Amino acid sequence: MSTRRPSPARKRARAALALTALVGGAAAAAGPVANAAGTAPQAPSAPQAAPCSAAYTIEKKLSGGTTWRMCWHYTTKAGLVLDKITYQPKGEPRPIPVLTTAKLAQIHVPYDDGRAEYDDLTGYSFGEGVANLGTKECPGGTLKKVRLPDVPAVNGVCVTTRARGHAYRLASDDGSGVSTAQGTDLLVYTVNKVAYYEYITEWRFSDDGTISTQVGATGELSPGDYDAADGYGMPLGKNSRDRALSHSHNVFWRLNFGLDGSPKAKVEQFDSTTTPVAGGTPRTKTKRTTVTKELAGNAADQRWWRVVSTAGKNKDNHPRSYELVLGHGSKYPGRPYTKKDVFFTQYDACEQFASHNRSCPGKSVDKWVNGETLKHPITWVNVGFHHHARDEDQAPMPVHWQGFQIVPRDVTAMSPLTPPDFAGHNGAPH
Ligand SMILES: [Cu+2]
Repeated sequence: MSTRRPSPARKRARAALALTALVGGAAAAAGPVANAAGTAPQAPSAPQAAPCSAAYTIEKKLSGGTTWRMCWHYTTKAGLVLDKITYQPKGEPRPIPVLTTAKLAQIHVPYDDGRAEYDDLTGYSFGEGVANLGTKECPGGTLKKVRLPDVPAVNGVCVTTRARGHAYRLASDDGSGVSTAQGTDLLVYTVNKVAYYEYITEWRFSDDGTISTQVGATGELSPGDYDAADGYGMPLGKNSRDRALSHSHNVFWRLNFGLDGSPKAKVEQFDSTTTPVAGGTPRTKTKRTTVTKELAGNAADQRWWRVVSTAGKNKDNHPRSYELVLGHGSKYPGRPYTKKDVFFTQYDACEQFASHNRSCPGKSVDKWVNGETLKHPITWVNVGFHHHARDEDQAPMPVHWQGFQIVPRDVTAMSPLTPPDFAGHNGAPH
């Protein structure tokens, strides 16, 4: 069925891995805590004392005074994995632990004609297709070496900064001045080639504490899929010729929070209801629900979730939390694990990939939502994209992005970017 997928380079990489795995040399080579099997248990989620070595450390102080620190490693399935991520804004005496592990958890690609369906991470060894990045692709940054078994090391991880536009703006009441600043992100990214596609996996760490992640698909459309006759594609050639087969890219992420250094966290869901008021403005009431058991949830208007620290509070005595801000997606209804936008599961070391997680009973995240009490929640996010190719998508295909953010909520008593003139304005307006 899949003349559309394997390219010679992919086949070579897969053969090399199989050989190394056979002689047992794969696990140690890819990084400090990598494992070539990918689906096997990773390092325990408890805070680890040992820091990562210099080659696997990322640390950046941004212009607003915020420092992000993390370790990274690399696996043949998930690709880039970020560990022990901490955030230290200006004025905080110590780094605030945010995430123990953050990584992609699957790219599921079903084709509209029902003839093929791929799990790119676990079924196609996504991580093996790591691209060698040129210095021009990492402006002002540093390229980190990715070492995989039996192939030369490549400059696979770019660590740099990128402008993000306005951080804030406020004009003074008398019009005499403006307080404004431009924000900066620490950007960490890799490019992974899977057959004809190249996936750019970006992680952005903003000076205001926000973490944004997105996957961009580029490369080229699969040339095996220009089937004019079957009714499942969009014409890219003259008139109705060369119909590129439509398909979905369902991208999953797995976040293991470690807020304030503890794996224990609370998940809260907020739902608002707006009701009309006769002759007046509608009233909106918001209900907070603590999610005590594993949950498969759908995004909805006036709904949001946050993961709340049980170990630390900010200077206002509010528990620290991170809010999930989901990007727009097009959910694929074809599989139970793609039918939901978020999953919160109780930590289990074998549950590493949202689908095709072969070493773990159930094999997909929907099955792991089975009533366990959430003590150490793992957050899974699914963002789908239904790709109807357009003329402009011909090679090299413009990048199309999908992703989400986690946004600090009460991590600090005010924004860490607050300028000195406003530093005393915490609480009621002065
Ligand atoms: Cu596509």
